Amino acid sequence: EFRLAVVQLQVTGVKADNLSRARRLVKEAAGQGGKVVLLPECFNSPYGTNFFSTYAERIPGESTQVLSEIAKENKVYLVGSIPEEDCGKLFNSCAVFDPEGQMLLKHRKIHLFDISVPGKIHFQESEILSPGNSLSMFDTFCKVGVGICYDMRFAELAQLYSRKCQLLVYPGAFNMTTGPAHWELLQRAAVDNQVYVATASPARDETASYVAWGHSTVVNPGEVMSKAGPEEAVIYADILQYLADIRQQIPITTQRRNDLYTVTTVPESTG
Ligand SMILES: *[C@@H]1O[C@H](CO)[C@@H](O)[C@H](O)[C@H]1NC(C)=O
Ligand SMILES: CC(=O)N[C@H]1CO[C@H](CO)[C@@H](O)[C@@H]1O
Repeated sequence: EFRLAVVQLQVTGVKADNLSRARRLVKEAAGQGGKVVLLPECFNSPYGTNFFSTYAERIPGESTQVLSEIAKENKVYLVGSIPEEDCGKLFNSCAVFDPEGQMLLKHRKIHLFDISVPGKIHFQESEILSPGNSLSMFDTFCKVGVGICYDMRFAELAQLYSRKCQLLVYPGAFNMTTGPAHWELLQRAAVDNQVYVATASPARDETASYVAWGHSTVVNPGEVMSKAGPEEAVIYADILQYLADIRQQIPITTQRRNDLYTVTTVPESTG
């Protein structure tokens, strides 16, 4: 059992401000016993295709260097997502650091958020971003699968992760329509995979061009353990104890009919 903390940061347009806020709140989270700490999607940048090229950085770069320091100072595993620039291409990427400040992995958002609803919203990440092409897992107190925002809507990804992982984390920023409609529901679908799920949203900023729903959440397979409101906050959940029980009592992991259906990676491998 270990304590997970989610920092629902108020993201602003001032990058240095964001970094120092992140530092303060991760310290607070660690002070409350957090061992794995999540920051929101694009924690160092306003969310929007028109911002990504301005705020994008290399990894390692300024922001991930700060993440590395924060992880080390507080002896936590730290998950932080930023717009990334690499060889002229941009990605929506999430880096994970261990308590020594070493980067364990970099997950690039696999499913880009491309939607166009006439008269309502036009948001095409693929106009600016390139997609990642691999799954990403790391070991801490348990095995953790990483996705970013829209990745959460693809059940196959969660199914693949849940074969190896006990916890799935998704930095994400749903909007004011999809937030109330699907944000919690998608996480509670974790009951299908018998995993814990944690999401980290930016705090809501009504003046932003993209207004995030907030409500960062941690669920176990069945219920919400902890949930933020719209404003800046740190939430906590003690996890793992429940999972072994659930997997034993409802043994769907061993009762799948792999002779009738199966979900696999193409090619069959995981990063
Ligand atoms: C949020 O995004 C959905 C599509 O994912 C869109 O239908 C809806 O209009 C958007 N809502 C707002 C408030 O922008
Ligand atoms: C440590 C750091 O970078 N602090 C800066 C945070 O942002 C404000 C402006 O929003 C600067 O004045 C601080 O120097």
